[in-house]
Amino acid sequence: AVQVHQAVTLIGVPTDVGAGRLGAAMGPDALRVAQLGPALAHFGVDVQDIGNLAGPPNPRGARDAQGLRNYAECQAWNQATHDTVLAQLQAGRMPIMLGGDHTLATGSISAVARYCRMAGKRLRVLWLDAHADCNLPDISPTGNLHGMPVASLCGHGPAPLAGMAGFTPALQGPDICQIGLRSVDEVEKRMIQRLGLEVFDMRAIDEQGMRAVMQQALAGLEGPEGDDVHLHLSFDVDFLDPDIAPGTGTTVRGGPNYREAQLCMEMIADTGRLASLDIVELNPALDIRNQTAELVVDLVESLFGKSTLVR
Ligand code: EXY
Ligand code: MN
Ligand code: MN
Ligand code: MN
Repeated sequence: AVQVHQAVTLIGVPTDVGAGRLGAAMGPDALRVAQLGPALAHFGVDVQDIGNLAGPPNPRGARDAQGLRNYAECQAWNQATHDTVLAQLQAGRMPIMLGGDHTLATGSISAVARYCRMAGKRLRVLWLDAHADCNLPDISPTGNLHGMPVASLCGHGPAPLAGMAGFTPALQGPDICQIGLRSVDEVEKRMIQRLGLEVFDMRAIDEQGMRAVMQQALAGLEGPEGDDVHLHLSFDVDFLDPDIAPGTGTTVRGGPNYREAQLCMEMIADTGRLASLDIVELNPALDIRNQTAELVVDLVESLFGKSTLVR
């Protein structure tokens, strides 16, 4: 069933304006140093790296009246991301975001939602993360926008972000499946219910195993019934256990280990439906000899079928 996009565009989004600490802005170059592009080209993929998007620097602002930090800057980065992702999808290429903090997913997934509506496709979003990222400006403990993109995509929070797809909401809760959660704020738990997100937290992975969790998360994607599905993966590096992935700003112990993460990626590859990807929250300033970037490249290779023996 493996057939992945043969044309991929790497889009650097060097921003940390949505995060609480500096450093994720160096993520795109760490992924280039770890040879992400050549690794994919090795599988016969046509890889084009269009370099980094431009955007405002990090003013390291305090919370504003609506409770947000660096809101104008987040908005600018998201608009640039949205516009570039839409153009790449329309050109028939698979966009891969080299983040950058997770705020950028509002821009990328808004563009994917807009494209899917035009192309008559059904959008399914897999959100690999230790966090639920569905805070609202007034309930967020920090005001950091990287803790809010799921809420924006589901139509909550500042209108320019919530409406970036050209319609609001860009996504319905059940279109999103979150995997790996283990640090969810109390108010976010209510948001998960309210939005109707599908969630497999670490306890689900402990109890059922990664295989059973991914079978449920990917149900309906394989075979003819999945033909019209566009699968978007939003991969927050803090999904991974900090023992193997220290290079990220908001580590939480108890995440998937190396083999569990590989199985997750391999099962996504098997569907053949992956059509866009965010790699976010990689922070080289916190990493050890670029090992987290190298691990991410290894996992993305599996997303493109590295481990598949029979094709
Ligand atoms: N829930 C916390 C907040 O909203 O500030 C922490 C969010 C961390 C978000 C990281 C990127 O996934
Ligand atoms: Mn996240
Ligand atoms: Mn996270
Ligand atoms: Mn490798």
